[in-house]
This record gives sequence, C-alpha cells and structure tokens, in this order.
Amino acid sequence: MTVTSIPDTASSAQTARVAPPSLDELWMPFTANRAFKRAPRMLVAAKDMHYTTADGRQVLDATAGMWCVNAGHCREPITAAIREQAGVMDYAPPFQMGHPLAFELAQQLARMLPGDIDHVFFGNSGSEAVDTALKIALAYWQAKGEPQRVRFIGRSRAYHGVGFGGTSVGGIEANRKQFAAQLLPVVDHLPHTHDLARNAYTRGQPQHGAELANVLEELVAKHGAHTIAAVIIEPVAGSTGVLIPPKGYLERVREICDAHGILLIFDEVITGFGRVGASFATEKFNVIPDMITLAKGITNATVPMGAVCARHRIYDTVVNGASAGIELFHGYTYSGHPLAAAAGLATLDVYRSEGLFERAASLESYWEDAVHSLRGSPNVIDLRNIGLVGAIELDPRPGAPGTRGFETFVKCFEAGVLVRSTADTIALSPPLIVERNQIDQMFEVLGRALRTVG
Ligand code: PXG
Repeated sequence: MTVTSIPDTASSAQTARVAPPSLDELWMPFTANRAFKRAPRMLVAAKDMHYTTADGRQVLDATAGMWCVNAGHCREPITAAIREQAGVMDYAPPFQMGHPLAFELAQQLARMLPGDIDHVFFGNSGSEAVDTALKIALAYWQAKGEPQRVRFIGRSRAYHGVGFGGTSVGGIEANRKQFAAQLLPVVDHLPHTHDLARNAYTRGQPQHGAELANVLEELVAKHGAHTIAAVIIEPVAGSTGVLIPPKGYLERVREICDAHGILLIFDEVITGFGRVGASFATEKFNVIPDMITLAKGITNATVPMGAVCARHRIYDTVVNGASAGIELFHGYTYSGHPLAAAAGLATLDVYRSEGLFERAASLESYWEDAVHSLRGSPNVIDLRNIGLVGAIELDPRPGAPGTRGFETFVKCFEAGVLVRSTADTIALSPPLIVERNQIDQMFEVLGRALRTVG
C-alpha cells in the first residue's frame, strides 16, 4: 500500500459526518446483523443520563450502557483524566515493567474489598477476568500440591463472558450451542434459582430456593471434593434476565465450599460498583468469596478494563510459593493499560466524592415501587428488583419466544428510553445518578410500550 492510498483521517471523519458509513463491513456482536442493518438504531453522543441518536433524539439510558456506565455518561473528571494520561504516557509494557497508576488502582480496589481480598490482576474485559480467575484457581491448586483439583462448577443460565473458559462454566444454552464440541471437558453446573411458582413478584431477595445450593453437596459426593477446583457464581445473574439469589443461598454455597476446601469465585462484573445498592455484592449479601471478577463499572466503561481480585493466601501460594522467575504464565498486552488505570482511578474518585453507592442504596425503595407499579400490565408474569436493578418478565408468545421482549425494547427506544431485552425479560439498570423523575419517565414509557406491544 502506498502512503497516498491511506485516507486522511481528518477529512474522512468530516465525510462521515455528512455521509453515513456503509453498514456492510462491520460484523456486529450478539446482534441480528441482517435485521439491524435493515433498521439501524444509531447512537452518536452521550451525556449524564442520556444518549443522542443519529437523528438527534435524546434517549434516557435505563441500562447504564450495558450495565457499565454507573456514574453516567461522559463525566468530565473521568474524560479529563483519560485525555491527560493519553498525553503523558500512552502505553507501558506490563510484563517485567510497571507504571504507578496500575499499582495505585490495585491498592484502591484492594482497600474497597472485604476480608483479605488484597491482590488484583488486570485484564481488559469481564471475559478475560473470568478466564484469568479460572486459571488462577488451577495454578493455586498446583502450587498447593493438589493438582488433581481441576473441576469447575458453574450454574445453569449463568453468563461468564465469551472466552472458552467463561463459555464452559456459563449456562446460557444459546451461547454454548455453536461451540459445544470444544468447551472445557471437566465442568458441572448447579441449577439456577429462578422459580416463578414460588417466588413471583418478590421485592428483593426471594424467600424460596436456598436448598438448591445443596446440589453442590451432591456434586462433591459424586466426584470427590479433591477433584473440584472452584465454584463460580454471579451473585445476581444479569444477562440471563436478572435472577436474584434466594435468602440464604449464597451463604449455603459458601458453607459447602468451606467444608470441602473449594474456592468460591463471585463474578461481580455486573454487581460491582454500586449496582446492587452496596459497593459490591459481597458487601450486600455479606458473603466473602475467594476471588472476585470485575469489569464494566471499574472505569465507568470509558476504557476497557477487567480485574480479578484474590484473597491473600491465593497470591501467597502461587507467587511466594514458587521458585525464582515468573510465577503465573498469564497476562495481556494491555493488562493495567495506563489509560484504563487513569480512567479507573478517576472513576473511583467520582463514586466516592458523589457517594454514588450510597445514592443507589437510598433510591432502592423508590426504584422497587416503580418496578412493581407495572404489576397487572399486559403479559407481565413477574417483576423483580435489587439495588438499582429491575426486571420485567413477559409471557413468551407461543411459538415466537423473545419477540415480545424485543418489540418492547424497540418501542421504548422509539419513545425515548433505552432498556435491555434478553429473551422475554426486560432488564433495567440505570446509571446511579438517575433522578426520581427519570425513574418515573422510564416506567411510564415501559407501561405504554407494554400496552401497545400486546
Ligand atoms: N461476567 C458477567 C457476570 C457479565 O455480565 C461478563 C462476565 C463478560 O464481560 P465482557 O466485558 O467480556 O463482555 C459479563 C458481561 C446484558 C449483557 O445485556 C451483559 C454482559 C454483556 C453483554 C450483555 O445483560 N455482561
């Protein structure tokens, strides 16, 4: 390629503003590409609680992007920190080299987490955090002299990202089907806890279902605890349509893991950073795991970043127990990237200075009432909520599952509110800066959409 054939970036950006780009070349993730390209929904700007669409409409963000923009969009202290860092040091190699911001962010995260969860390994996404946590679990058992502990236990309906590890411990069948022939071979799944017959319309944690954790005892009896490396759980399952843990369930899982020396990983990619009305789900539910995976809200979604936070003994066993040299043969070119680290530090500062986790907790009962105000709307079969998370489950149309949820999402978007639909569940997770009148607007629009979708 000659230099003259490279497009001039300034003029191509200007061209893009007058003539919209071709939609053909981009292969969109988790999207019905053909349908989208026939009727695209394009966002071009964002500020605080709103997106701006390509046709100039303001859309109220009831999903914090995709569960990640917890402090609201384009917050000046965060964008300023990224801008500044980009001019100071764009990149530094994370293998055998360091830069102060990554260490500082690790220290701040460790201070926010309970117990002796005091070491942090950085990656770029939730998927990478999950695969990293699974690898750390294997490395831990090897270092401890129990290399036969290799089995992972996930849950039905779980979402742990799209790496082969995360897909294997995940339990959303649609996400596994195309790859089933090559997933990790030594994995089991606990049942999910969703039970409309006993728990429909629960506010907060359901009463029934703690006993489902006992299936873990059955798996231990079947395989032997000495073969099980780790159990991984989303404290509140998000992607699958918001499944809130029954009272006593997470406690019972922790108890069984403790009884058999099994590591417990909480995947807090969604539940972290104030979403459930506390700093993290571990604080909300008062159950402390051995590792926590984070992403999304860690940088307010401005720069991609993920992290695994591990208890002291895990780091100590893998690192201090090793002979000289590299202790863990794992890491990414962009582990602890300077822009992500700068964004993370500025984000934590915004969370702290604006008291956003406390704000989420203080809005919880208003939010809960708003969610449950949709009781009796057409086709609604369940409403559930925790922190600033809400879900509206719709009765699927016979022979056309998912269409009712998707049409509701489209209707809301057209009426100026962005919601998420997964199958026939509408999931809501607004930025933690949401105002009461904006909550009202979300549920007015949803109520109207439900009446028109039919
Ligand atoms: N773990 C959990 C619990 C997640 O929710 C991931 C891991 C993977 O993160 P990355 O950064 O690799 O995408 C996730 C991601 C939805 C939705 O609509 C949720 C996610 C991703 C896409 C859509 O619920 N969560």
